[in-house]
Amino acid sequence: MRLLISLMLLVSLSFAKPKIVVEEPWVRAVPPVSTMSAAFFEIENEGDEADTLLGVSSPVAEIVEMHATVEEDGVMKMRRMEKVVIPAKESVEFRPGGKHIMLINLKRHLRPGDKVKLILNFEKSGKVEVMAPVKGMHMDMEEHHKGHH
Ligand SMILES: [Cu+2]
Repeated sequence: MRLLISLMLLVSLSFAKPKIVVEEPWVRAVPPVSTMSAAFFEIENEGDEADTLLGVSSPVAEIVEMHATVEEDGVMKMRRMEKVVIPAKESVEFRPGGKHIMLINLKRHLRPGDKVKLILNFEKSGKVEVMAPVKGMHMDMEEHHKGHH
């Protein structure tokens, strides 16, 4: 009987896993002189086990870092994060003014309407690729207005 119970436990444990969905990815359009930009998205974990985002890479940037925005003495500063835990049945948002993906040393100019490949590397789910459209602040406003009328 004890063997049966431990077998059942083993089976149920092996079925517990994260299910990662990356939603609404986008990259901020920047002037041609700029060597940096930022990427944003929402990571949903529909699974019943937590997963950890270990890093992000992209063919358009030499260096890609995960940043958090923190307030220190009334000044907003960016701090590098080594990893970001995505708890089971929860989602974590990367958005302007919060957590974000920093694209450093851009290899090409990012114009509105371009698509940028982002490769998210998770501890358990492995590599997840998304295509993120490049959007300017102006376009955000237009979309915002569209949603209200
Ligand atoms: Cu940053």
